[in-house]
Amino acid sequence: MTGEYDKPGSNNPVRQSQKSTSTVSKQSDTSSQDKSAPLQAQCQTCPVHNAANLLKLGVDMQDWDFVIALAGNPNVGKSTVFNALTGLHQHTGNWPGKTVARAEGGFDYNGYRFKLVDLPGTYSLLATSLDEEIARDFILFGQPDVTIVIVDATQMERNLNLALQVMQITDRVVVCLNLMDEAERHGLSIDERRLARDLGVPVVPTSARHNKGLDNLVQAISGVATGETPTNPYRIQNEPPELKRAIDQLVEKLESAYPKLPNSRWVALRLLDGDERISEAIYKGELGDLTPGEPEVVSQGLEIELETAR
Ligand SMILES: Nc1nc2c(ncn2[C@@H]2O[C@H](COP(=O)(O)OP(=O)(O)O)[C@@H](O)[C@H]2O)c(=O)[nH]1
Ligand SMILES: [Mg+2]
Repeated sequence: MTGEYDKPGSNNPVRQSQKSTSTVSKQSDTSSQDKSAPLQAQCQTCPVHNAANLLKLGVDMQDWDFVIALAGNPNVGKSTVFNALTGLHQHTGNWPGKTVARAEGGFDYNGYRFKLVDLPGTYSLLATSLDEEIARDFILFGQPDVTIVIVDATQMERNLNLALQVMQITDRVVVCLNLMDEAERHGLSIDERRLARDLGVPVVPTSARHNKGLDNLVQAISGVATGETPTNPYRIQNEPPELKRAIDQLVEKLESAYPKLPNSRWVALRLLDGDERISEAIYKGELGDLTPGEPEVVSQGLEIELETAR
């Protein structure tokens, strides 16, 4: 390992957040318009302005400056991180129309209010299960301001698969290398700075069970959410020319039918890969639910494009 992953004697972020709550509530005492105006001007490009999509996915956007998604394989410490960051500010329920459990909570940091959404534990975003579908839809259509991918530091190879998939969908990623104490116990050493450079997103080592590294994590989340920390996620670019041509054709179709579709390139790739749920969503007009378009027209056009592209 290249360094200590927590500053000695540093405050636990939960305490930091509780301390700053009073500052934030003072601001909101003035008026909700006064509070939101400077923020809107400040981050015009923040995906939080996709509030309509978030509302459709069941996330109440009232009083939050940034929405943070928490993704990761099962058993990597997601709930532990979630509980440490949100403290007592959390509630649980179900995803709209589905029985999969959902937990949401909040914390304050540097005068901003962050809403944390715990996604179901998944190994991939290829949507072969309901859990994966929920996680994928939230990251793709909800467009959270930051997606934290929690990675088990003792199982990097398997866990980084999900991180790479999330980075295909969104630029705004923070990788949390959790279970660092276990990695150390196994004699594993991880060069997190090099990993961050290679991935193009912040990488924060933590040991959530022992409350270590969480203040660095909150700092990284805040940096990516506000845009102070630019990211440049690693993406595989070695597409053969025929595939590139097929993707370009599909992207054009998708974008003309669903002008607001986020990351149409990723959707096109999934279609070419034969992702039945994505095709079904297009044919049924479910993508249009979140991004208004004309489903019948696009599905006819895409059927022809897909036939010729394959
Ligand atoms: N040793 C160690 N255990 C951890 C750490 N973070 C979480 N755990 C433990 O790992 C188990 C799974 O954690 P949980 O938060 O439920 O994982 P989730 O399935 O991703 O939500 C629990 O027993 C936690 O106490 C850590 O940093 N170090
Ligand atoms: Mg959990």
